[in-house]
Amino acid sequence: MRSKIVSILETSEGYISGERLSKELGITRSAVWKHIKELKENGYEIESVHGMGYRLKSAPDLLNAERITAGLGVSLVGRTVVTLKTVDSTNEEIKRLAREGAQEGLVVASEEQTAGKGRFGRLWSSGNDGGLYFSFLLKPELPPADLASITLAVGYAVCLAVRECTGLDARIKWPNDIIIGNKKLCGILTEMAAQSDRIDYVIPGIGINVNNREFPEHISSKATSIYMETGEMTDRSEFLRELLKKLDTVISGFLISLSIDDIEHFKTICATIGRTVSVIRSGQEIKGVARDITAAGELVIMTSEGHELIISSGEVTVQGIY
Ligand code: BT5
Repeated sequence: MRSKIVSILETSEGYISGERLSKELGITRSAVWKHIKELKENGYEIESVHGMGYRLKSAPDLLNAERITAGLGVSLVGRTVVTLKTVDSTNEEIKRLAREGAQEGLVVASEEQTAGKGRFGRLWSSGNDGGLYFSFLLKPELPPADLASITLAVGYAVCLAVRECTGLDARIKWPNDIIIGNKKLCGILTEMAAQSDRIDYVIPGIGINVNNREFPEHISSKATSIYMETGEMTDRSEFLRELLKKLDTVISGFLISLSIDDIEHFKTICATIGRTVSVIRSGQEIKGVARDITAAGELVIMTSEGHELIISSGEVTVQGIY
């Protein structure tokens, strides 16, 4: 109800009377007043003038499912969007909803996560700090091996959206980060539940630093945000809308071809190619230069001994980047 009031106020010019709001929403005038009071408590600046009604002066940058989905027109990713104030992890929330039969394409976004996670049990810093944290649900009828490079496709879509929306030179750090310069802007964690021959569900989870002004000390030298790079605040609902459009196009294409449609373009915005990298194989560190990405999304490394090494997943340290 509150988000309906906000969208009426946002689209009205000047004041709108309590009576009109109560008629349009089918609730009493005192219920309208109660909702307005709650909105004010949540950071909305709403002017109320006796005899004239209410006028929205400013809204906090809160994720708003109605604004995100209005006229979105996606075929898969973002068919349903749920926004939360807080959650342990949007990946975990989607898992719970998937077990209850949630439909493919569901997106869950949260203002904060109390147990945001990265890969290999690492933590993802995701307080109520202006970041964008969301996950989506896929249930493709495919064997798990077919989706080996889905994280790359997700990263490609996010990178394209960041580039288009902000003009920043965002690049992909293989396999799951988006960076600006030498700093991390976004991390992706894809989780999957599968039988040997069939996927039950796949959940890509995306954390992007958007309006963050600072970071906890342990990551402050290696993390950046769109705000820190541009000096401008981003409307996160609007930004998520653009991200979902891009994800819908790229992921729908990926699920048909099982590869990134435009791998040549992918390579041009991949920061890893051409850099000195090191990987751990059977407990041993191997150094080399990242040369290429295969059609299947694997990283091709020329080792210092002159061997070609093909890596499909895991930890790759890129010299010069955190
Ligand atoms: C990742 O892991 O980069 C995947 C992060 C995925 C987060 C999203 S948020 C929505 C969804 N719900 C979840 O619970 N997770 C997903 P990894 O490659 O393991 O990187 C983790 C490392 O990045 C940490 O050990 C820190 O060094 C660093 N880090 C943590 N928080 C960060 C932040 N906000 N910005 C930049 N770096 C961060």
